[in-house]
Amino acid sequence: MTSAADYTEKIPNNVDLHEDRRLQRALESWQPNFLSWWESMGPALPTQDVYLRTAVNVGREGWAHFGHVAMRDYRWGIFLAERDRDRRIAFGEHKGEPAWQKVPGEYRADMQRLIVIQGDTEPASVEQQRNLGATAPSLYDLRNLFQVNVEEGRHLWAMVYLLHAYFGREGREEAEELLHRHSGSEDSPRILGAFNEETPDWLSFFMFTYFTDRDGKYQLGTLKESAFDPLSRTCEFMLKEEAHHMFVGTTGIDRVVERSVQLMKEKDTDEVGPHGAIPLSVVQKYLNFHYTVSLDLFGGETSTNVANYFTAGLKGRWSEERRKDDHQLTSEGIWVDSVTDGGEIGQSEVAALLGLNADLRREYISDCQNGVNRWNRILEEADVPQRLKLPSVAFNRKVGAFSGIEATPDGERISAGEWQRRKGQWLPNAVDKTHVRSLMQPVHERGKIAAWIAPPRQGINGKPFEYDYVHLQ
Ligand code: BYC
Repeated sequence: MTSAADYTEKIPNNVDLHEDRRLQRALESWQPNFLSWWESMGPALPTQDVYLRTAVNVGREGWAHFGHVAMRDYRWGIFLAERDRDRRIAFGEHKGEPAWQKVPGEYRADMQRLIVIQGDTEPASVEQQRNLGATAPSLYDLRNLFQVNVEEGRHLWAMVYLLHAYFGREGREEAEELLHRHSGSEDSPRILGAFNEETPDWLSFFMFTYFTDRDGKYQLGTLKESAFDPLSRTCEFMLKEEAHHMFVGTTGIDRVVERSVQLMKEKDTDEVGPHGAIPLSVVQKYLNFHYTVSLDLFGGETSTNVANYFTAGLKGRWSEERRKDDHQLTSEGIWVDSVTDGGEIGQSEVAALLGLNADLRREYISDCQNGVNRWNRILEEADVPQRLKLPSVAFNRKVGAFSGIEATPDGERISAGEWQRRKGQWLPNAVDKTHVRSLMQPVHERGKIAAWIAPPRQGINGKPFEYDYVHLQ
């Protein structure tokens, strides 16, 4: 297998698509449907061209090409990381056996389901971000938004390739459905909760790319361990692209915080709203919301689904091969967050296999904490006393052990009535949202930036901030 993409084909790929005419034809007939979905549900702002990165090779060096392209002509391709012919399954009951090049019949339904759930999130996020271009704070940010969008589109291609290549007619039908469900739709919503929420402003976008894309990183990390080798190789390459999406979130929030503290000092007040910035208290509320809906994406703290996926070899753990245990977990236990028998927010011990969603979520939470520490360093260096904080895992949950109770961000259990009275103190309320939206005035002029956010420290691919990243129509 070569690792360079063949760009002479209608669908660029490094999977020798031309050798399988049936598959090639099936994907080529899905392609116009994808493009019409992109036209109607993708970025709404009309552009001539955008300075985008396009994946061209899966090797370590020089995997991407940068250049101005019309977004409709973006070359969405199919790329799998290089195959390791000796790869063996690292966990579960098939541990030590050669990785699968096809899905064994008994696991087909579960494997397909996981791929569909993963695939569903990709176009969902593009739909959620559809209108953000109209209010971009700078051309640099606009370009980053579009970069994220086209790559989520490519990740959809990645999952659709697997569905077409390995799951027959059912797979092809599921691939069609991925274009028919829509974020927030009453009749056919996206599968997971967070992907039906709105991303109506840029603070939400940065929080989404920080917290929700990071769930993507961890879920892809577990699918990269899969015994199903084509899925593993697909996810390995997707993770490479994912890093930039999280960079957009991390540095986006850096820049919001930076600008707010700058004005707090200049105007000697915490109330920077009237001065055209976002108060830290509002940043905290947005953080509370996006973090908790992202926690919901990990499923329940105890789950027989995940135990079955692991035992079968479909979905591993984060850094599976670096873990020092038997990789089968049949006789181990794990502590997971729970509501205790006394009704308190606490922990209880369950069989390790049942607690694997909680295990992954733990890795995710400690990664999220890194961002909070980073933003708090900005606050510390500016000599302001406020600090940002991750709320309790029991706060604002719709999935899992805490979905039936209410709790404060500090993890104190409260009644439903008190929650109704106080939730506006902790989650963005109508006033906060209106204020944030009022700041979202587009700055589409080269080298300029909106007043609510600091400029980035550097541009993209060695270009300056002032570069003409996007040509509007
Ligand atoms: N919303 O056994 P449980 C990304 C369902 S993000 C609605 O506890 P399980 C990206 C669940 O399906 C990463 N329903 O859950 C980011 C189950 O239904 P059934 C996406 C939910 O199965 C940004 C029932 O509740 N990838 O890539 O252990 C931009 C009981 O659940 C939710 C994946 O998620 C929810 N939040 O774990 C772009 C990986 N949570 O069986 C892209 C693939 C649970 O009763 N998916 N349910 O009908 C999975 O690994 C698992 O399906 C989940 C759930 C982790 C999602």
